[in-house]
Amino acid sequence: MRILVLGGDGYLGWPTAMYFSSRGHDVHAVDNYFRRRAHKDAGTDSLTPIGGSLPERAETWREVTGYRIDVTEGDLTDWSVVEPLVRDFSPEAVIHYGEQPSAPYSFITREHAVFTQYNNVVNTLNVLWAMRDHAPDAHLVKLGTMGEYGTPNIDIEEGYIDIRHNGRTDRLPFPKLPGSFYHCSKVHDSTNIQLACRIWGLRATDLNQGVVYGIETDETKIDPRLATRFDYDEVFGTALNRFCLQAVIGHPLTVYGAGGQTRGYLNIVDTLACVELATKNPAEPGGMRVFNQFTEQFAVNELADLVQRAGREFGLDVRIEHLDNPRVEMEEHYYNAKHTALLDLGLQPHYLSETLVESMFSAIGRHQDRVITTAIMPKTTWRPRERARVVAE
Ligand code: NAD
Ligand code: USQ
Repeated sequence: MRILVLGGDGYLGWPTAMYFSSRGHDVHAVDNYFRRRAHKDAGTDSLTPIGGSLPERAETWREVTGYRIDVTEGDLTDWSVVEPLVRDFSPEAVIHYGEQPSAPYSFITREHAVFTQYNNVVNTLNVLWAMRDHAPDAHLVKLGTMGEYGTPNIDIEEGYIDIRHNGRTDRLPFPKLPGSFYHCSKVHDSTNIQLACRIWGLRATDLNQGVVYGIETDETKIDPRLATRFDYDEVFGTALNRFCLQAVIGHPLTVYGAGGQTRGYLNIVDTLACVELATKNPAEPGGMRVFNQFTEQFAVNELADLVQRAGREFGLDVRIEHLDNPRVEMEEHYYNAKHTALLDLGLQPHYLSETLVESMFSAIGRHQDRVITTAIMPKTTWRPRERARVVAE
């Protein structure tokens, strides 16, 4: 298939580009290096060294494996980038990761909130209009997030809910309660994709993904220059990745608040498998399909305990610290989200275990000398009465 990977320089996008390329697909990756610039501006960096620019990474991939990944360095908010790309490449599938992905980033200042929503919503609108005009049969596989639903006190369905109201029934999008301006941008995207499918007959799958963890995939392991980025800072690092790194360097695990916050999680290798399953089994035209893309749910405390136990096996003395929660979120709540659609398509999950955490410790340990310890403690807060940046210690 001809597959466009938008955000192809990112944590998930680069491994996805290699994954599809190694399976014989014609892959074209697009990125504007927003993520790299955001780290440079903040004085943070990926734990794993990144093997050059996107064209250089693609060249290494060709040299090592013989497979090709074509590349565009360009901004998806720019129509003069998106239109010729979709017109000339004529994709059969568009895998869209190309957004600002951090909830804390969207709370740093007003400008960061505005950037997040402008960047994410405009990128997706441009893709939808380009597909309408130049690739109406292509399948959009869009990375959304479980955080669009928030943490309602009822079971979360996969995208839609059957509602009976005043004697009438309908099947409607599941109610959304996003917890950050970033998560709101994903809700706005879902609304726009839904509309485009309905009125133009496009086909799309919205993958409401949980929090991803992991540092390696089969393809990144081929050569150190093919590594994907791995972040542990307070803005872009995600819970389990941060905890594993903290354990390795002897930093107390940073549990925010009571630690009862429960989310869906999945291994990075399962992200690739899910995206492949969605791509190989395209949605029908005219309606947006929604899959909840995670394999297990955990409370933050459960993750911290697991990392502590794995640390003991590995010879690490892991301490857990409960910090004042910099976010405004429920710390004890009901959570039960359906996630059967991808399993029904054949997903074989890689579940989290102490052994898996220990393998993350080993991979992290290889780059331990690169850790910027000042990037770990939370500084960005959701709370209005404090200043936008507070120093936690
Ligand atoms: P990432 O930041 O590593 O990847 C996104 C890539 O998109 C970056 O390389 C960035 O430079 C690029 N990008 C952003 N704006 C762009 C623009 N205007 N033009 C061109 N490129 C642009 O993030 P990630 O962790 O790989 O996440 C990928 C996608 O998956 C995001 O949409 C994110 O919201 C979603 N997601 C991620 C997770 C997770 O835990 N990592 C979980 C759920 C959903
Ligand atoms: N948390 C801690 N300590 C930390 C970091 C996080 O207790 O050091 C807590 C947070 O308060 C939150 C939970 O862990 O309750 C998850 O936080 P996170 O930073 O791992 O994930 P989140 O902000 O939700 O965002 C990440 C990705 C985002 C994706 C989302 C999926 O950055 O792109 O959309 O996971 S989901 O959570 O399902 O919305």
